[in-house]
Amino acid sequence: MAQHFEVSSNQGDEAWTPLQLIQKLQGTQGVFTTGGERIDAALLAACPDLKICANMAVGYNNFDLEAMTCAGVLATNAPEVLTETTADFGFALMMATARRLMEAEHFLRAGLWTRWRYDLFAGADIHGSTLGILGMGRIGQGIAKRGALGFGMKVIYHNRSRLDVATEIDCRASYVSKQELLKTADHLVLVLPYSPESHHAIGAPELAQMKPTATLVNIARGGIVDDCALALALRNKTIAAAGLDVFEGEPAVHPDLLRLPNVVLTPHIASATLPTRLAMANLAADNLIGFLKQGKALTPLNPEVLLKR
Ligand code: 8YV
Repeated sequence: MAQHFEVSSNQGDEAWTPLQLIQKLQGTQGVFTTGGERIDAALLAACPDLKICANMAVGYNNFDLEAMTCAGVLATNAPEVLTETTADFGFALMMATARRLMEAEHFLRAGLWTRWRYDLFAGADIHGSTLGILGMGRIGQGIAKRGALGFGMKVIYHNRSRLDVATEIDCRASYVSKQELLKTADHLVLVLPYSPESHHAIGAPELAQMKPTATLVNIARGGIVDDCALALALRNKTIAAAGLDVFEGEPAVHPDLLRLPNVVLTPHIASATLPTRLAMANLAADNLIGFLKQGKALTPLNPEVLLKR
């Protein structure tokens, strides 16, 4: 980007506060965001020169899209390039959680392995079990295919809208109600976008409907799961285990989750492979360069802004 623009960036370990972000964006026409920066009406009013915000993430719940469109500011995200990598990670987290990989590793490193036992870290099977997916977009479909084709899982899903028949056949997935999904899944993976409607989509009432042997995996967004209710459910063995890559209020993590053995915790890294991060960064940069230099963007979220120019 430095070949095209005068660039200033935050390479420090601390994220800028909303006020610092406003100060840094004075006189700036474009911003490359990584997903955590809130772009809302207040920021837009305080940064009148801003023309484009390019998110290096497929999720864009940090954008107030309506306010951006009103202000004539283009929003772009980074879809597609991370689908398979993120689906891989969802599967990895599900397997690590179901097979109690981290508990077992910590036990071994702590020098506690003195004798083999037949039920030592016995977990839940993946192959042949029922995989539930809440949110059946591109990443959900990638996880469904891995489960059905690679591990012989029965795949059920729930989504705002049902997929067309050809896609369901391609994913070997059957549509069920949310209640049926909660009741039936042995492993439930969350891959839905965050919005006010999906806030606490999994809370105490939903956890109570799940099997006591079930695994819950969240690679979507913090806030979709009520982390406090989940910690209680894990402690009470309402469900067996959870794998979490995203948290309410991250990078802070609910202290009760940190103390529990039956939860695998990772720091929002589902799309983190070097080739995929490079592809995401390049897509966000290409959106900025394309728009500010030629008025074109590859992945606009509010294309009406392009038309009005
Ligand atoms: C990003 C993600 O790495 O794309 C998304 O929506 O959650 C991740 O792939 C993350 O948002 C960066 O902050």
